[in-house]
Amino acid sequence: MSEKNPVKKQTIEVCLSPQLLEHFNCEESIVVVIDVLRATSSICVAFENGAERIIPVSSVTESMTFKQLGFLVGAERNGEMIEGFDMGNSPFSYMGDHIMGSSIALTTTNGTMAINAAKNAHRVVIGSFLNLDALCEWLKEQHENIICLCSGWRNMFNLEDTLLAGAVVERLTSEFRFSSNCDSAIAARYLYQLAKSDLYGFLSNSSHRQRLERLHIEKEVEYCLTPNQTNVVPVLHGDFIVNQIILEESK
Ligand code: 3SL
Repeated sequence: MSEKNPVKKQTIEVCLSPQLLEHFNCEESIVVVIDVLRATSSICVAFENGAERIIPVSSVTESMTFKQLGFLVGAERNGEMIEGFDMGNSPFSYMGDHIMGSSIALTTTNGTMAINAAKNAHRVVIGSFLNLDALCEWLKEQHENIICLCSGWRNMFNLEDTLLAGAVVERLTSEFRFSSNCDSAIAARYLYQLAKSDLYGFLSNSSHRQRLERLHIEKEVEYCLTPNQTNVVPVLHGDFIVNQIILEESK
């Protein structure tokens, strides 16, 4: 490294709620949208199973209009699938032959809202524990500042999204060129360090795990907390989320 051409340090910050996003410089950053339980986990699973593109939409009514266009339609409210839709928000419902080559319209309570809230960012990428290593490797190659956006629950802080943000911060700040002086990034990293040996146990009292308890989907929650089940890196390209690897190949 010479003084004339210093290696550019990239920053990594954590936004703990979509409501706080306006205070961050999204236009010049990559925003990693995180909704561990369960929207961004399901999106990763859909691409792992061959989905071609996913459009995140805000309302149930809008999502249904895509059915006539030949899309599979997914909708979740209060954790449950809505009648008439092909899928809800279970990652397991995005596994299987029906997903291969599909276009999907998806609306969820917080995750798809957060994706749409980040639309003005320089780039938007989808993060989950399921694609953690692939996501971090891709982020390292981009040479851009990074904001991890936690979808939270109805604009409130939540633990599971913060833990994944902490995992990303831990991986990237261990690299010389990433720095962080953002308190929420420091807090997320500390929380992740406390939790990482037993994410499922750590989250046992968390609000969303309790919210999901009545659905008896413990296996699904455990799966969403399992790192590195896929190498997909879903990115927003125009209105659609596509798999970055396929996008690169088509260039
Ligand atoms: O809020 C969301 O986007 C969902 O992931 C919530 S749920 O896990 O499907 O209840």
